[in-house]
Amino acid sequence: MARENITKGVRMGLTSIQGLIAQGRGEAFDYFLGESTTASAFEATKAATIMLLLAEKPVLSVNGNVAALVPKEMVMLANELKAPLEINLFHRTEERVEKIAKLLRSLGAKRVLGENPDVVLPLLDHARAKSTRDGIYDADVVMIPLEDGDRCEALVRMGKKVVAVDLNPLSRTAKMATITIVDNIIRVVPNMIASVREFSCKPIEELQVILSNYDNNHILRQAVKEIRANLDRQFEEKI
Ligand code: PTJ
Repeated sequence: MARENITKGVRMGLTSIQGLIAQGRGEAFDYFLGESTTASAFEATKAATIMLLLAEKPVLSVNGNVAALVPKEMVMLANELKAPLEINLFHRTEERVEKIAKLLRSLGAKRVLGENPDVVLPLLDHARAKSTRDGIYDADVVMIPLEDGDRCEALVRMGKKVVAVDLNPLSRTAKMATITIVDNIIRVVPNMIASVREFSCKPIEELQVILSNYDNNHILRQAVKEIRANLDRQFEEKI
């Protein structure tokens, strides 16, 4: 279904051609992971949700793959967090930005940014740096699903806390982010929506403790171990 949604996204002009390659890469890692949410990914998802809940100015970034795979769920998550969605494309065309904005609004998004960028992120070439004040540029916490390493690095160097969703635990984005969720975006967003509902009524001090005990390096190591264990298990099952 995910593959169908991505190809449909390309045909509708939401997703870039390069998005198909990213999908293929993601699928390969998802097979290695066992196509399910691992314990470490679940822990990272909970910490990321808490970080977004405690943020002053959280923003959720949407690209062409995210728009094809989980548009409705991203709108729900943004509405639950009372955070804006910002369309932030690597292979930017104004036509694609417009189509994604229209889709998100048709699904009930309250605030969609990215159509009128008014500032550029430092350390990136101009087309890829386009951003919005009061959006990603001013955010303290940014969620960047399926992001390229340079842009993740630029956000971290600006002092932002970055939540990445990337099935490759060894990508530059995965290593640079503050919290990395090594899981498929199609499982992550529903898990985050459930976590928002679980955590939004808990005392702030309790949430702060969970967050201060979180260690992203440990989580990435766990993700690699989980992949290795899954591959070993599958090999043994075959024999
Ligand atoms: O719409 P645009 O122009 O912004 O372009 C978006 C893509 C994704 C094409 C662009 O950002 C890109 O080329 O990204 P990369 O460098 O291919 O990185 C994408 C990362 O996301 C890779 O490490 C993939 O393994 C991972 N990935 C792919 N599909 C999924 C995924 N991670 C989580 N869930 C997925 N479904």
